[in-house]
Formats: sequence, C-alpha cells, structure tokens
Amino acid sequence: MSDLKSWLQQQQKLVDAELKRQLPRENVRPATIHKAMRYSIFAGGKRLRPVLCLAAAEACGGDISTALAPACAVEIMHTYSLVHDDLPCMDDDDLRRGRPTSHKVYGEGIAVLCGDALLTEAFAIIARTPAAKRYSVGDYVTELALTGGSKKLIGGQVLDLEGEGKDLTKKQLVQIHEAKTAALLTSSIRLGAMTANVTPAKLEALTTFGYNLGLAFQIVDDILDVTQTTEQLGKTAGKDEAVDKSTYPAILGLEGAKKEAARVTKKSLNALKPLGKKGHRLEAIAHYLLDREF
Ligand code: GRG
Repeated sequence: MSDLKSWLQQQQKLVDAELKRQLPRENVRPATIHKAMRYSIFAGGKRLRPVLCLAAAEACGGDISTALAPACAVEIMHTYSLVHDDLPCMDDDDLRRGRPTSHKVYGEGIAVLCGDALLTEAFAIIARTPAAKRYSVGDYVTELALTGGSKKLIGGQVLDLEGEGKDLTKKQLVQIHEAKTAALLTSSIRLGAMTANVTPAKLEALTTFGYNLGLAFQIVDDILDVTQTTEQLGKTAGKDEAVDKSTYPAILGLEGAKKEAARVTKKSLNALKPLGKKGHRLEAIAHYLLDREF
C-alpha cells in the first residue's frame, strides 16, 4: 500500500505541474476568470481521474508523459462539473475541496463562466494529445465530448435533478451514477489506454473495469457522506440525508451499501484479467478506493 501511495503522490505532482503549465496564469486578462479557474483546480482534489488515466496508459505499455494531456483534460472537466454542481440552482453547496465553493468566493456569474471556461479548456488540452497508431486526436476529443454530453455527465445531472424529493429504486440510482460518476472515470481510463495504442479487446476489458470501479466509487462516496465528518471530506457531510436524497445507504442500509461496494469492486477486478500482471496498479487503486476514508 505504501508503494501505491508514493506512486499516487508522484503522479499527482506530475499532473499538478502540467495543470499549472497548461492553464492560463492568474494575471492573464481578465484576471478574475483565470483566478477563479485556478482557485477551483488547485483546491486540493484527489486527482483520481488523471491518476487512473496515467495508470491505464502504464498498464497498456504506454508512456506516462504521452498521457498527461488527457489526464489534465479529465481533471479539468471534472472540476467544471463540481463548480456547476455546487451552484445554488443545482446542489447549492458552500464547501468543496475544503474551501468555500466558487460562487461563494467569486459570485454566481463568475462561477458559471468559470465552469464554462474550464470545460472549453479541457478540449483545447485534449486536442494536444499525440495520436496513436489506432487512435486519432479526433478519437480522443470524441471520447471526452460524448462523456461530457447530454447522454452521460449532463444527462446524469438531469436525472439527478428530476429525482429530487422522490424515492428512487436501485435501478434508477444506478442509471444516475453510471452517467454522472462512472462515465468520466471510465473515459479517464480509456483515454490513457488509447494513448498507449491499446488493442480493442483490452479497451473493452478496461471499459468494464472503469464502469464497475466508477459505481463502486460512488457507493463509497455515499457511505462516506454518512460516516465521515465535513472536515474529513472537505465537503458538507450528511448532505444527502439532510436533503432526503436517494443514496445507496438509504436504499440498501449502511451494511448493504458496504457489501454492494465490495461486490462491484470485485466485478471491476475480474474485468482486469486480460491485462495480466500489467494490471497490478489498477488493481491496487481499486482496493484503495474501496477502503478510502475521504
Ligand atoms: C451542473 C451542468 C452541470 C454539469 C455537471 C456531472 C455533473 C454535472 C456533476 C457531477 C458532480 C458530482 C458531485 C458528481 C458525483 C461524482 C463525485 C463523487 C464527485 C467527487 O469526486 P472526487 O471525490 O472529488 O474525486 P475530488 O474533489 O477529490 O476531485
């Protein structure tokens, strides 16, 4: 585990350095928007999506430096989704990554524009990824666009909004989370693998891995909302229950949700078999995410 932790820290540093290089500096005019973009990006996220992108590239025999552009792009898209998700017209949250949310600091107008600017920047950055033999730059851009679009991230948010105040079934909950959470995790992995010129069969296996890992990640996120404190999470704990949101613990009970997280993680691990020993890092990340405390 300490081996994994130090590898993760190393990759997080690489990603942060690349994000610092790629995003416009704070003094570029108009400074407010660039300050807001950097404020949310460098607020201390776990960098899970970029790290998965790099680990997938490595697992497919690729070069980590080639996968840095998509790694940054997925983190930037993720951060945009958090900035918009926290807005008063969405989840209305005051705290994110241990800091006041974007609209609390910069006001709603700038927070909306900050999300828009981050989303746009994600595409500028992914377009700089070197093409592989099997995958063109257009393939990378399409992958990210489909994930950010109305059938995945945005669609999931729509289902989430429409589900407010209703008792959802487990099936409905899965539909929301496969679009809202699992899709971007899956694409992060796929993009890393694509930069390594992954074969179609292994890409399929990694897609199944990402889907199940994404669902397990969300189940654990729901559990932590119940079991951890605001300080530990860096975002408002107990929020789901306070707004009567349908979650895995609400539907399955806390123990049932824990069992479900373990079951889905096992499915993700089974999917890694075609990668053989090269899948060891992804395997370790899956275990780590199941046991995480924030
Ligand atoms: C609001 C138009 C609009 C779009 C955004 C996809 C989406 C719609 C919002 C998603 C926001 C969200 C809370 C998704 C759930 C996934 C999740 C558990 C996010 C938190 O991810 P972590 O724990 O966060 O990796 P850090 O801060 O560590 O990066």
